[in-house]
Order: sequence, then C-alpha cells, then structure tokens
Amino acid sequence: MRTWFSEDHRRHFAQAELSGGEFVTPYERPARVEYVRARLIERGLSDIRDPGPADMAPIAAIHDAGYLRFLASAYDDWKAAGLGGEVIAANVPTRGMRFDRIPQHIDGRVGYYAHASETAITGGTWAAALSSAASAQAAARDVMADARLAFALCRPPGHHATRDQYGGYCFLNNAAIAAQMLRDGGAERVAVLDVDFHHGNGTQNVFWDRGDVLLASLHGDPAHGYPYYVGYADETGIGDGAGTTLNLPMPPGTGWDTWSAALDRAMDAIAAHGAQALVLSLGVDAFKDDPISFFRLDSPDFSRMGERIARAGLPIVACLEGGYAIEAVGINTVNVLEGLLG
Ligand code: Q9C
Ligand code: ZN
Repeated sequence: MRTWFSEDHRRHFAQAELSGGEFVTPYERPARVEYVRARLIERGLSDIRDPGPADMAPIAAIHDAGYLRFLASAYDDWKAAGLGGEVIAANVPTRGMRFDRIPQHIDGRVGYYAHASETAITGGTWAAALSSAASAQAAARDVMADARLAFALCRPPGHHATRDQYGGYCFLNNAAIAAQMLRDGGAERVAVLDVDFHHGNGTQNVFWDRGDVLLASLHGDPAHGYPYYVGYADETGIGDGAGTTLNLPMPPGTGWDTWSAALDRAMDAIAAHGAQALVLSLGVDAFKDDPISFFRLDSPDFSRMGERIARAGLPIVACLEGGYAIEAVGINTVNVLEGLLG
C-alpha cells in the first residue's frame, strides 16, 4: 500500500477555533497527521510519497468556480480590507435573507461561502487544501492503475466541504474529488463510504442528484451533534440520485455492536449499487476517547472495520478525514488500513 502525503499541510494551522463559547487551539492540528505518518512507518507501511501539485480540473468538476476563487484569495482580500487576525465568518445568510446575491465585501462574502464559523482561513489554507486534494488525486490514480488500496494522508480533511461552502475544518472535498476521478477513469459506479463520526454533508451535497455515486455515511445523530442541520435517515437523494444517499445516524454512546450493524447495512447498499470502486472517508473520531465526538469504538474495532470493508473485494481509495484523540489517531487509522490489507 502506498501513502500520499504533503508537508504543505503545515501551512494551515489557525490561531484558534471557536468551540463552545471559547477560543481554543484547533482540534484539527498538524500533529494529527504526524502521528499517522509515524505509525505507518512503525508498522512497515513506509512507502510514503509527495503528490506534487494538484490537478485543478477534477477540483473544478466538484466545486463551484466562484467558491474556488473565494478560497484562493480570501486571506489576501481580508487583509486588503484592513481586517485583522484570520478569516472568520461572523455573518451568514439565514431564513428570510437573500442567497442569490453574493456580497462584495469580504466580511459578507466569507459568510456566503461558510457553513460554520469554527473554521478559520489563514494565509496558508489554500495551499494546504490544494496539497490535501493532490494526495487524494494521486491515490485515485494508483487505484485506476490497478492498486487494491491507496491511502491519501489528507490534511485538512474534506468531507464537510460542499460544492460551494467550507466548514467543519474542510475546504476541498478530497473524497468527492477522488470519486469523480474514478468515474472519469472508467468506473461506471462508485461508492463513497464515510466512517468519520460526523455526517459527510459535503459529499452528500456534491452527489445529491447523481445516481452514479452512492454515499453511505455512518455518523452521530445530527439532533445531537455537528453538522446539526443535515444527516438524517430520511435524506435519500433526488432526481437521478434518488436512493443513492444512505444516512445511518446513531445515538450518543453507540459502540461496536450497533455501529457494525450499520456498517453491514452500508456494505449491502454498496454491493446493491454495483460499485466498481470505493472511496473511504476515513475518519477515526468514532473512537471512545475522541474529545469532540460521542461514539465508543475502541482501537481493535478499527481493525474489524477494515476487515469488514475489505470483504466487499473492491479497490479502495482511503482519504483521511477527522480524528482528534491525537495520540490514538495513528493507531486507529493504521488499524483500519491493516484490516483492509488483510
Ligand atoms: N467544540 C471532521 O471531523 N464542531 N470535522 C467542533 C468542537 C465541528 C469535524 C465542535 C466538527 C468538525 C472532519
Ligand atoms: Zn469527523
């Protein structure tokens, strides 16, 4: 198994995250992926390569052109407007407001393109997000060239990024970009399996009306956790995508028995979809000690997770998503990968 990883992830490290009324050091911090890299090497999975620059075409196929322009210049625009600190959305359009007018002032534009205000844009965010997408792209190319499994050690993560909004620590939807590349590479039907603790709202948004890419997401019930306003079981897609979104929300305290029964349902749906390739949104924040989540999976459960997913016999592009119990992130992530490898 090859891992794709860029040091440019370090260019994104915000001063603070707004968390429950306080400013804290962001949970989504550079050390997370260093633990994963160290664990890969410890386990002999040491083929770790730099992906080089991102290919913009598959990114533009997933994301809105105005959104990409916004991300590329947001920090400079913020500074040019005389604003201090880092780019944070303080105003967002809500009920009764206009969604069809994009403000000119950066303080208004940022709220148009954000769905949450915990996530700040820094001077290096765009470069880091591009490098993360580049890793997903390189892993997709490996699978198109017949690899059974390729791992994109992505940072920042991606699954909360919609076609035109960032938030939840995500800017570019790495998994969606990889899925689109697999489609363009000849896989007629692709599945995205999202095992991150949080609902894959961005991936759901991207593929909502498409029948060619199935999304199955296992996550904390949005009645109790982020992203709060999406991720319920009765969201199943529209148009050509009717029936190709499967949300499996679960309550606080969920452990392996309940979680693995949901995984069985997801794997059945992936088989029924006729998927020829799988993108795994690999977050490990369903871990019992995760500081921002409410499931109770233990480290050996992540090995079982990988073993169960491998039984589908599909080629897999795995993209790192969340996981914030940082010293366990390496162990849990690599447990999944070793389970996948068998
Ligand atoms: N007080 C991913 O796992 N809410 N994103 C944090 C902390 C946002 C998680 C609340 C969580 C986003 C990729
Ligand atoms: Zn998460």
